[in-house]
Amino acid sequence: MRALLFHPNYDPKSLSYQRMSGFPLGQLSIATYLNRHGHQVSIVDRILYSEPLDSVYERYHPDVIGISLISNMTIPDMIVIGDYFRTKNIPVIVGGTYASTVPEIILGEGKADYITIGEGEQVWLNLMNAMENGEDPRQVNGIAYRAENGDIVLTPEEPFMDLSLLGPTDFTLLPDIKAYFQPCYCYENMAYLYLSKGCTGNCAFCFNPYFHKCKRRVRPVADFLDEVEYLVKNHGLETVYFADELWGVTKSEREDFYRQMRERNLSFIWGCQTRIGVLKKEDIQEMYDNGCRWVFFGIEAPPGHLAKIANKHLPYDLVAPTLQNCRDVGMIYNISFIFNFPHETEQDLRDTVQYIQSLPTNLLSIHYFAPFEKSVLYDQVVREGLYDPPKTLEALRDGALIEKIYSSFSEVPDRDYRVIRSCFLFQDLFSRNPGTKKEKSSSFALESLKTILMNIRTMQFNQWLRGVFYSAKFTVITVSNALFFPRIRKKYGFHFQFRK
Ligand code: B12
Ligand code: SF4
Repeated sequence: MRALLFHPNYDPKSLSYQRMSGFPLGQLSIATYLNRHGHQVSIVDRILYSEPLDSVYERYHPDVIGISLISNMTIPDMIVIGDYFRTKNIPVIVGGTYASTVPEIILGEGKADYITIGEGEQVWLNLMNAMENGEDPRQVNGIAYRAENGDIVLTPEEPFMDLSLLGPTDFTLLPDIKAYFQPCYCYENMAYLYLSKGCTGNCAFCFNPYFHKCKRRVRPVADFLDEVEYLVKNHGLETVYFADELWGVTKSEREDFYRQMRERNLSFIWGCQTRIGVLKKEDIQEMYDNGCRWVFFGIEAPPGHLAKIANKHLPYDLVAPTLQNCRDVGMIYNISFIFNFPHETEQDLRDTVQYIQSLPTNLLSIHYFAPFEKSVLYDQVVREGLYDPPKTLEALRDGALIEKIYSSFSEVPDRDYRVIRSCFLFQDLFSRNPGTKKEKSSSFALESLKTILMNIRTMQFNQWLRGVFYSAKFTVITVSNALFFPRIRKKYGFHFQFRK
C-alpha cells in the first residue's frame, strides 16, 4: 500500500525563531519499517516545503495518510491536511506523542479515522496490512477510533517492540537532509538523533510515564552509528543532539558506545540529556574525551515540598558536585527549573531562587508548569478546579502550554515570575560557558543570534522575518524586566552573578 506521512507546519500564531524543523524521526522510523515490509511510504515536510496539497496528491496518490502531532502548535495544519484527504475518501491516521494523549478530542471532531496510541511502527504495519487484506482495521491493537454510536473506543495496547527489529533509519526518504541541520551552542550542522527511548522517571508533570510506562529501551548502537556514519560521510553532519530522554545510564552502556565509535574511527561532537546521580567526574571526563560537549540535567524544583510535588526523586546532595565536575572538565551544562507549580507560594519561589543561586550554574532553562494531558499533575489541577481542560481542538490550539503562566495555579503574581525568569535569562545572556576557547567565547546571546541568522536557510523569508521580530520583542521585554524591577529582585533575594 502507498502511504504518505506528514510533518505538519506550525500555527502562524505560535511562530518564533525557535519553531524550526528537526528530523521527523517518528515518521522516518515508521516509513523505514513499513518500506522494509513491502509498503511504499513517503514523507512530506510541511514546515520546510509549501507544495499545495493538490499537487502532493497528484504526485503520490496515497491509499492512506498519516499526520504526526507532537504539540498543539500544529493543530491547524493537521486539520487542513486531514480535511483535504478525507474529502478524497482517503483514511487519515494521526499519531505521535501529543495525539496519543488527546485522541478523544481529535476523533470527537471527526478529524481522523484512527489515532495510533504510543509507538507507531508495529501499529502502522498492522493497520496497513489489515487495510490491504480487506480486514477491519478496528481489530488492530494500539489505536483509538470513533464507533458508529459516537463512542471513542481504545483497542488493547500494542506491546513495546524489540527496537533491534527497526534497523537503521532510512534518511534517503528526505529530499534535502542538510535542511535539517542547525547550529547548536558553538557547533555547526547539528541534528537530533536517538539511541534510546523512554526513561525510568515518574515525574508528576510529565506525560512520559503514560507514554513510555517508565521503561527505557536502547536501540542497537550499531544501528545508531550506521545513521551517524551515513550522515557524516554523505551530508557533512558534525554534531548530534541525542533526542533520548535519558542518555547512557550505565557505565557498560557508555563504554560499549565509545568502543563502537572507536572501531569505526568515527568522531563527532555531541550532547545529551541525562540525570543527576548517573555520572561521576571520571564519567564526565570520558564523555568529553569521546566528543560530548554539553549535558542537560532536569532539576525542576529545589529540595523540599516543590520536589515532592514534582515527584522527581533527585539525589540533591549530588547536584552541586555534578555541576562542578562538568565545569572542571570544561563541559557546557544546562539545568532546567519549572516555575508556577500548583499551590506554589512566594516563599517557594524565594527558595527556588536561593537554591539556583547556590549552585555552580552555567546555562539555565526556566519553563512555566504546563498541564500536559495524561500526567499526574494534569489530573490534580483538573480535580482541584484550578484548570478547565480544553474540550475542543480550537481550545487546545489556544492553550499555549509552557509559554503561558496559568495564574490559577499558584499564589505568586505573574509579574514576579516574569521578572525573575528574565533576570536569570539576562544573566545567561552575558555569561560565558566553561570549556576551551571556542566554548568560552560563545555566550548564550551570541549563539541565539547565530541560530536566528542561520534559520534563514530553512525558513521562508516572511516566516523568518516574523521570527526575528518575535525574538527582538522577547529580548526587549527580557532586558526591561531584568533591569527595571529592583524591588521584585530584592523580594526574592535575586542578585546577578555573571560568569566569567
Ligand atoms: C527532537 C524533538 C524536538 C525537535 C524536532 C521535533 C520534530 N519532529 O519536529 C524540536 C526542537 C523542533 C522540537 C520542538 C518541540 N517540542 Co519536542 N521533542 C523532541 C524530542 C527530544 C525527540 C522526539 C523524537 O524525534 N523522538 C524519536 C521518535 C522516534 O519518537 P517519537 O517522535 O515519539 O515517534 C514515535 C511515536 O510518537 C509515534 N509517532 C510519531 N509520529 C507519528 C506520526 C504518525 C502519523 C503516527 C501514526 C505515529 C507517530 O511513532 C513514532 C515511532 O515509534 C522529544 C522528547 C523525546 N525524547 O521523545 C521532544 C518532545 C516530543 N517535544 C515536546 C514539546 C513540548 C515540543 C515543543 C512544544 C517545545 C516548544 N515549546 O517549542 C515543540 C513543538 C514542535 C512541534 N512540531 O509541534 C514534548 C511533547 C510532549 C507531548 N505531550 O506531546 C516532548 C515529548 C518532550 C517532553 N518530554 O516534554 N522537539
Ligand atoms: S521529566 Fe524527564 S526524567 Fe521525568 S519522567 Fe519525564 S522524561 Fe523522565
